[in-house]
Amino acid sequence: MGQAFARMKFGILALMAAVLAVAVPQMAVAQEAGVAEAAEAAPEAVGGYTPMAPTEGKGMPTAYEDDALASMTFQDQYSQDGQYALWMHDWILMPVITVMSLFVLGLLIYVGLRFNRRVNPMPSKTTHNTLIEVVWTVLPVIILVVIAVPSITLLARQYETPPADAITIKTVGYQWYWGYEYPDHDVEIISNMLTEEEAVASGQPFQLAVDNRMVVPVGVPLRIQTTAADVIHAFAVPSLWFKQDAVPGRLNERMLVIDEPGVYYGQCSELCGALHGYMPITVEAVPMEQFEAWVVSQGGSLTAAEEVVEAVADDTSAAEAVEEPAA
Ligand SMILES: [Cu+2]
Repeated sequence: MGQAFARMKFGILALMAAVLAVAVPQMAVAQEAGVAEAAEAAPEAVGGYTPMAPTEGKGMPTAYEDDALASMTFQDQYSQDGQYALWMHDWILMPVITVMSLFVLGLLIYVGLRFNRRVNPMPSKTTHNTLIEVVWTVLPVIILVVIAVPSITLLARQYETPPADAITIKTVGYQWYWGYEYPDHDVEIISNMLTEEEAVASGQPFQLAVDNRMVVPVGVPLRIQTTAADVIHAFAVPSLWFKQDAVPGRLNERMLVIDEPGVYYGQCSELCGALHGYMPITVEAVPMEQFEAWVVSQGGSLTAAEEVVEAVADDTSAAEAVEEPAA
């Protein structure tokens, strides 16, 4: 009895460990970040652009004390890919994990109680059961297919190439801050974390708020490119379902379309040195007119991209003109 019982206990412990292994990383992701309610001091306005005040609970983590459940799961999603991924997590993965864990736990308990040496002194000599073997082969296959279809769909969606007229933003990771370059608009900004006093004064969460935000237009395709100047960083904004490594000497690219205006916070997500935890990301999605006002306030140009296209076109036609007489 002793050994069988010990094995059963071990099995139950292993199962509990597996359940915890699923839950704990999620808790770690949701960090504490209460928004200071104190000051409503709006960040400074420049030109026609006024920085947007963040909405509490939107685009930022929830503190455990405020909402225990929300603090343990994903943030609400503000991109189509994010909503799809969240749906898959909530309605495919979590149910499968829960049912499977409970089922296996139930089996373990049943076997431990029903087939221990005391209750079942004469063990059966059965070695095969075709029906059970077919079921425990086919059922996992079906479960895997149910997971694989939305999983591969999500993967493919995340690889979708941005259209030619997408707005390009190149995010560059530095030790330890972010740089945002807008080649279509001749804008380049450097973004550093606000101190605790500055963050509280502007009504933003400390360690997520920055001095210069990455301002982008809402509802249009953005071509987000990531690279780094020194070591590997990662550009990640959980509420936009966006995470992409920023690797020195490489240019990674992914499309992002933000569904609604808002302030979305993120962090560097690749251990990059001593101040890795102090290079947050603030993405501010605004309507196109406000984005253009911001570009102007940064000394950028609304026609920079067209000028480049024209210059290239001029070059090409000039080259053709030179070639033609020769032909
Ligand atoms: Cu970093």
